[in-house]
Amino acid sequence: MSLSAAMRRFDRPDKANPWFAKFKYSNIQGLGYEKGVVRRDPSSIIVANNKYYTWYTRAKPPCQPVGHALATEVLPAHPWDLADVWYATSSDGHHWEERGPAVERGPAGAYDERSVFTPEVLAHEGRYYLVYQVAISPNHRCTPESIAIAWSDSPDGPWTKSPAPIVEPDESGEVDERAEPEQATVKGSWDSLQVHDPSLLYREGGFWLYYKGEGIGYSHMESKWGVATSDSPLGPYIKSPFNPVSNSGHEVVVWKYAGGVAGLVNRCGPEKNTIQFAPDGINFEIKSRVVVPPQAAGPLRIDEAQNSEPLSGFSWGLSHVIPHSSHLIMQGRDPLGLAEIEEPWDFLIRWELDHHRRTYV
Ligand code: AAL
Repeated sequence: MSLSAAMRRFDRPDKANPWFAKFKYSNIQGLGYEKGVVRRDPSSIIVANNKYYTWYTRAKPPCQPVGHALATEVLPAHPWDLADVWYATSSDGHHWEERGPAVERGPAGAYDERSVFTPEVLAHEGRYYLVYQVAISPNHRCTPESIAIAWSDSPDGPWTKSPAPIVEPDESGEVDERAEPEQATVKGSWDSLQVHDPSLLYREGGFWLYYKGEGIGYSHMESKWGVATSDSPLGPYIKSPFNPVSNSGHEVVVWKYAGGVAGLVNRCGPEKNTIQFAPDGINFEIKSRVVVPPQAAGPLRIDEAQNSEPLSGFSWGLSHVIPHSSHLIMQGRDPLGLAEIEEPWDFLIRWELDHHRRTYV
């Protein structure tokens, strides 16, 4: 029988790969498109007080972002500049009530004076931990960015901030802060420019902080993931000698499965749009390739005991839409076609696994 190589690969007995995912998207109420307000990078969703909770980046700038060259103390360089971490609750995952700020920018001179953004949450032994990005002023393209943590005994706060960042960029490399990362005078390591997108898991009796790194001397969007571990949620965190643990990926999306760590590797690099698994949390292998995955997905966190299937810990959640493509705006639609938009303000939507279409490898 004549079969091309492509069809030989396709016609496999294990077509029902349990790691394969397709996604459906829907609008949500309360955190959807709103002219003049940025909402993006939602955390995982946790259940507390019989409600769903999520945290996210929120900004309400006086105008659209103006870029690094024109940014000032009040004009944002980009949508996540001059932002704070807010939170919202919901009883059904579709209708959300915005509850106000959880962690706000610090005073001038503080390590988080310029922006606090891109949060993740971990509930552990009755305490709540938010990990998030922090930025200082002025916001140039190559100003370092770090990761900080805040904790509370209630998901409604008040939150206590760490006295200093808990993960910082590697000290290697040299670049003018106003230059592009590729214009390095000395190339640094993969996470020497900025550390982003923290996601905190508790496993094997310790705290595993996954994060995204960008390096001095690397191209724009050449991001990879690393992990830093600690015996205590507040640190000190030690970066793994195996870093980077991915060769691709943008926003970090990880969940626990079968004693290991699974992740959605998204947007950047040769392995973008794959779901990967590391039995030891370090050595990730591709388990499936996915199409149109959620951007900056925050999945519902469930008890580890319920994570019986590879994607049980990645079944639904929130993600963001970045409607900055001008031809889409001229059509008055966001890229997924969900919302009527007039100007490109980032907003949150709901995603869920489309169980009827999970047949391909
Ligand atoms: C996001 C994340 C981080 C980046 C920016 C805001 O999607 O990767 O948070 O810094 O973009």
